[in-house]
Amino acid sequence: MKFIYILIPLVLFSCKQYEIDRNCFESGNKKEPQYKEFELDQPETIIKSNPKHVKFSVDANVKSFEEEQDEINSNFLDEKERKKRMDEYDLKFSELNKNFGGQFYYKNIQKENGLIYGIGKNQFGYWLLEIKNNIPNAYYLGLSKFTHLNEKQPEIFVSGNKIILSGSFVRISENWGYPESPSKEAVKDRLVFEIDLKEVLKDSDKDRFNDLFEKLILLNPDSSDTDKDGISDFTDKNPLYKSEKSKFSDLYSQIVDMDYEQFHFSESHYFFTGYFSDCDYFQKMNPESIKVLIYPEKEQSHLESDYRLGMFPDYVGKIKKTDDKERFLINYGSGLERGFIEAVFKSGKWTLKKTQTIVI
Ligand SMILES: [Ca+2]
Ligand SMILES: [Ca+2]
Ligand SMILES: [Ca+2]
Repeated sequence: MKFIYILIPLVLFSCKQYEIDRNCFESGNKKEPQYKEFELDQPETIIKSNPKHVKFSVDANVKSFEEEQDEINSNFLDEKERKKRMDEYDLKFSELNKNFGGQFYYKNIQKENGLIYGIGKNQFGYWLLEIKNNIPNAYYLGLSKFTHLNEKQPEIFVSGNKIILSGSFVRISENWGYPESPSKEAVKDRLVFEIDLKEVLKDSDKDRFNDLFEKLILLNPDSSDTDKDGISDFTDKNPLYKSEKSKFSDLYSQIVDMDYEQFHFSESHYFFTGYFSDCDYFQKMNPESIKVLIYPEKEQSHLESDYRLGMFPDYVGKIKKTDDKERFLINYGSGLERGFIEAVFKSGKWTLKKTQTIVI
């Protein structure tokens, strides 16, 4: 009995703390964000980070990274030529476009006996696309982040149990400065990549995200429902954390929806926006308009290079209290702008107003 008496105040105290703070409110001693010096990735690191299921060899017939860039830059396209190229692209990739929409930039397509393969690119890198019995599936190729694939690829790139693609190893060059998009340079050129198809197709938990993708975004490749909320990893809007309905989780959901509701991303399975946050309300948000990946702040160093490449375009800060009990301020940053959001809670509803303070 005595034991319980001791426990009760402890539990009450910790619950109360949890309800009030949950790591979500700004305190006086604000941590300044840490900016790390830019470090050039070294060739040994780059070669070493090439995964085991990808073999590479040099082939003199493959275009170098610089040759390809020169070609892209030298092609001045007037309005008419640009339109012609876009029409060609739409026609060539019409089946992929119909099935995957604008979720990928398409590089190549291969059709045989009713089976369609494609190579697509998105914020995470390169994917093998497949339309089989009218069902579209995308498989993350798991290439290292230093891999660049050339515009022109072999006509037949899926053959037997291999995927054959060509390109280079590249790195972000030193003369890159934010907010420009990263400029890149080749570290190893004229490469043919031979990728193990079986490894790419592997989906251990059968939830339609392949193992390579789940490992990248830290989902559980052996469970079709990582956060155990009853919604499969593939369709869950917030697959890393079980959502909850609460005043401040709703606030964060609404902030995210405000940015994305105009884009109709809700049916996009392979597109996410990512955040780093230790705030419990933030982690448990339940947005409608887009899928979110939320990582604890300590993951930032692990995912940092992807962060640099735009995997995590948005920042939403902690909640700042004001003299008015139901009025709060939240800093935000996205793309080229920064500012704060004024959030007022009235009759069970949030009203948000965004104020831009800095435009880069
Ligand atoms: Ca899976
Ligand atoms: Ca899973
Ligand atoms: Ca889930």
